[in-house]
Order: sequence, then structure tokens, then C-alpha cells
Amino acid sequence: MFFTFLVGTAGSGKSLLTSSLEKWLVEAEVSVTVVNLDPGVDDPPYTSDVDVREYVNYGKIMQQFGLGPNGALVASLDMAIGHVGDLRDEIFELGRDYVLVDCPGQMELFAYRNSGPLMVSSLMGQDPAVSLYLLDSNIARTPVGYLSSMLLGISISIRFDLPQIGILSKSDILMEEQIEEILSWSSDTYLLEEALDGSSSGLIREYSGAILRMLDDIGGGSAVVPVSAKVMTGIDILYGELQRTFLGGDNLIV
Ligand SMILES: Nc1nc2c(ncn2[C@@H]2O[C@H](COP(=O)(O)OP(=O)(O)OP(=O)(O)O)[C@@H](O)[C@H]2O)c(=O)[nH]1
Ligand SMILES: [Mg+2]
Repeated sequence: MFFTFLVGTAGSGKSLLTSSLEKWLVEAEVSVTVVNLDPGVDDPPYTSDVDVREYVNYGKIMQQFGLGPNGALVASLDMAIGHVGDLRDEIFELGRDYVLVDCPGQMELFAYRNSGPLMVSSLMGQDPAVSLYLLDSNIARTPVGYLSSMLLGISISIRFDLPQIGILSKSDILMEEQIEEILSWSSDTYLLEEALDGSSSGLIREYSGAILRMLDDIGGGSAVVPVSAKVMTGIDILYGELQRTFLGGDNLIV
């Protein structure tokens, strides 16, 4: 089984991409299990095969303990850890090749508290796994937005300790030239530095040289894959990247 964890900032398109990737895989006759790991979601755009909401009741936890949305997510994830064996059993009973795991949107809670990474490592066990890190086109369209999204991606990859593929999500909202420009930043940090110099001031100008050298050193300049879950473009290329990572054993970073 190949585990694919979809992560990214709130609203970056994880759930819709989970749905579109599932459709694409089914069409390609690849067997797939869809797992919802977001206790707080009301109505995801797919029918999950395995769902954390079967084990924890976010609304009830919020009410019972008088918590706000973030506190309730933390409590729900902490409680869900006790059921990770059940979730894994369900996934294994289905025994399908691909396992898509839609993760909660509040990255600062899911990635930075212990329960998120513990949940991820317990679910995947010894099976091969990769994280898809979504850079939202709304944010990554500017040089500063792109750089800060990359840095967050690196931070997340450190937390989960998984090979990571960077996805430029919602690429349908960009023009072809904008996508090309972002791809040029991802393949050549010198071009990103030029773009930053032209568009930013203050702290980022001061730090950009050092940050970009660090990105180069740790491979953070690897290409991102433009994908639109809405109009279903780029999913074939994404699948190729997934296969390459799973079968080739590459330790990719965004
Ligand atoms: N144009 C466009 N909109 C998209 C795309 N993918 C998602 N969206 C929209 O972006 C919004 C958020 O999408 P979701 O899939 O719910 O994002 P998410 O990352 O799961 O959100 P949270 O779980 O709340 O963090 C929705 O309004 C989607 O319709 C895309 O490829 N193109
Ligand atoms: Mg979601």
C-alpha cells in the first residue's frame, strides 16, 4: 500500500484534490482508499472509505468541554490517537494500492503538535508514504508568497519526516505565463531572488539571499507540480511523480 498524505494551509485545496485524485485513479483502474483525517469537516467533496469522524465527535467535544474550533481540533486529534489502530485495520481490510489521506487544514495544530505526526506515522506503519504539500496559487503567485509557502513546506516536511512533493494548487486561477514564472522560481533560485529584489522591501530583501542559499542547499528549489483539482489538469503528472517517489525511493522535498 502507498500512503499519500495531503497537507497544506487552510483552504489550499486538499479535500478537492483528494476527490479529484481519487476519480483519476479509479479511471486509471488503480485501486484507492480515501481516508478523512479532518474531525471538523462537515461535508467533504468525496465519500470517504475510512473516516476519523466515526471515532471522534468534534461538535460534541466542542460543546462538552466548552472549546473553540482550534481547541476542539486539538482535543479531537488527541482522542483520535487512541483509535489509530482501528483506522489502520479498516485501511488494511480494504487492501487497496493507494491510500489518500485528507489532513486537517489548521497546519499549525496538525503539524506542530505531537498528535498529527504521531497519527501519520502510526497510520502508515512500515508502508511507503509521501506527503503532497499544497502551495495555494492565491498565495504563491507573488515572489514573497511563494517563498513563505516554500519555507512552511520545509518546516512541515521536518515535522512529518516524509518525502514531499510540492503542488501548486488551483493552477486554473493563474494564466499560463504566471505558472511558467512560478515554475522558473522553483527551478532556479536566482530567478526567484531577482523577482524578490524587484518586488519586496525591508526584511525580506535583507534575508532573501541567505534564505535562498539555504533553499538551494537542502534541495528546496525542486520543481512544484501545477495542478487544478477543479478542471482536472496536472493530475497525470502528479501521478507520475507519486509513482517515481514510491517506486524509485527518491527523498524529494518541495
Ligand atoms: N479554482 C479552484 N478552486 C479550488 C481548487 N481546489 C479547491 N478549490 C476551492 O478552494 C476552496 C477550498 O477547497 P478545499 O478542498 O476545501 O480546501 P482544503 O485545503 O481541504 O480546506 P480545509 O480542509 O478547510 O483546510 C473551495 O472553495 C474549493 O472549491 C482548484 O483546483 N481550483
Ligand atoms: Mg479539507
